[in-house]
Amino acid sequence: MSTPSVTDEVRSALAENRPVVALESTILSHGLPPGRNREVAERLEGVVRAAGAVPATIAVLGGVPRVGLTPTELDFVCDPTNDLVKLSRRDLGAAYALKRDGATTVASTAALAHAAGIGVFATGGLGGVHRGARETWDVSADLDVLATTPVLVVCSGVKSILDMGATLELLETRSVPVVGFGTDRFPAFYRRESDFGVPWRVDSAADAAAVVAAHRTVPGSAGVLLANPIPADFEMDAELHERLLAEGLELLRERNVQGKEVTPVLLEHFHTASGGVSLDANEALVVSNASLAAAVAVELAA
Ligand code: PSU
Ligand code: MN
Repeated sequence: MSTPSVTDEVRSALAENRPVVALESTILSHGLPPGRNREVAERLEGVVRAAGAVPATIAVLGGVPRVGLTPTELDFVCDPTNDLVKLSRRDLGAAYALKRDGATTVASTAALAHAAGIGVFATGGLGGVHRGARETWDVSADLDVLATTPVLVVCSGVKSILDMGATLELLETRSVPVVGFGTDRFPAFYRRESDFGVPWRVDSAADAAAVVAAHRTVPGSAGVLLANPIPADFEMDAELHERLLAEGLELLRERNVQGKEVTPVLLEHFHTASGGVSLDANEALVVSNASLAAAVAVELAA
């Protein structure tokens, strides 16, 4: 039960050392609205294929961890009436035992990807240290999994709703290299740059792959974060972004939102209050990350 069930396509790609890119399902079920999520799922798999790699979207269906989903299974994951549970790594055992349907976060997707033999994974934004974590202790398990799982995660930094400085400090403590793709600044999801720098920069997929390959030879090494800024045409206006962020944080306080609901509630607020601007941004960045992840996977397999 703990060995993921891998589709034939993904299994033969891995057996032949062809490039494979893992994709998460929480962004579909909990991060994007119905309808739009299915279109994004399709585009993500499409750009991975166009770059010469095989996509492997990961979820738990009927209690079975699945690596690679059919179009019908993607329909299922994207349909809100199926009420998928948001599964972090700690939730996987319970979901297997109780035969639940669930979507995997960065933490659980990375863990399952690694178990299946996949080393490259694309997402939108990594979870991290939340603002006010000193009181709430809300620190995403994504950080812990990156610190212990040898997977490359390609993302657009972390959402501005998080405490970016604390997140970067924790990644340093846990020896996770943060590599900017074509940038010296850590990207802030909807914005191309934050106030924080990155320790390393690469300007090509080949260099990114070389860093990952070399990092894997370092004793005790695990995950790598490749931080890819949102495409410039889709970057959110700074003032709009500030306003949505302030409103979103206020909403969380008012409704006393906690735990795993925090990220979905904030994303939902951004999507409705921006009239879709944040949705276009979210789609553009995750598609760009999938495409970059595929390019790096191709280099790593070469
Ligand atoms: N970034 C997005 N959309 C998302 C998420 C991140 O753009 O839906 C999800 C990812 O699955 C990530 C999770 O792993 O949110 C983090 O949740 P938490 O903060 O509860 O650990
Ligand atoms: Mn959390």
